[in-house]
Amino acid sequence: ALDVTLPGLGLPAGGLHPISRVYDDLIHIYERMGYAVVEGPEVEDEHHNFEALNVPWYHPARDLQDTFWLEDGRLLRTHTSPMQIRYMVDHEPPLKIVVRGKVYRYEATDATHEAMFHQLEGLVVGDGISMADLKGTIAEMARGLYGPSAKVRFQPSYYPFVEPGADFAVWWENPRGESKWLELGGCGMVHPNVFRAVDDLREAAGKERVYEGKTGFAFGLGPERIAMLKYGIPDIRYFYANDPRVMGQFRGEL
Ligand code: TYR
Repeated sequence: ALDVTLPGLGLPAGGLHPISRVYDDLIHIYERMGYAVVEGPEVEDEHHNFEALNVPWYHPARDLQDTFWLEDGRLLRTHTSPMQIRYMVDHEPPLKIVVRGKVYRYEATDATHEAMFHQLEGLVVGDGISMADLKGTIAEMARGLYGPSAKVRFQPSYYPFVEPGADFAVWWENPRGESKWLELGGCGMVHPNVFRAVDDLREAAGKERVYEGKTGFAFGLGPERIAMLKYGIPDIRYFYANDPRVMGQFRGEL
């Protein structure tokens, strides 16, 4: 006989992947600041991934981001920065966006390197945007992640698509008294050559050139680094190995 009053079987609930949780936190912070959230193609062409970002074929920076090439000459994007180009070709300034998505590097893997990982890219373009706006934005993100007393640090660095360029770190502390500078990502003021490449693409598509003389900043960071510290995950490869002993710990709480 069927007893309809028996309690049901409790099926285990799923949960959000730690990278999704970190993205959610970051995206809430940027939505609060008025940013639009966009995504873009993982299969890119050389022009958007490199050329238009001021990385010509002979540039040594191409070696910094070892690339998976497809047989048809396209590639797996090595960063989310090509979406800066795509978005500006389709939209006029002023604009404020963050881009979330997967990126790929042809690299040996180890505890801190994966061939696939994620980035959050930011781009702000308008009139009179300055490095102070960039610093304030990164500091606001750090406060959103780590509370009102969060500290940020900037060091000069080089990325072909910005000038000046910088790396930024956030002071990270946990309740057990562990603390350190967490190197989070790169940033800088959008290089005029990037605006020129965007205007060239716009012109070729029959659109107005609107980026000359504009100013803007951009940044890119890796949610894996935040998640490894936040959840005490010692090896980046655990995120994508689908081992239930790891991911099972993220069940249920959303
Ligand atoms: N695209 C860079 C990388 O993947 C990160 C970055 C993004 C640096 C935007 C600067 C910047 O303005 O390494």
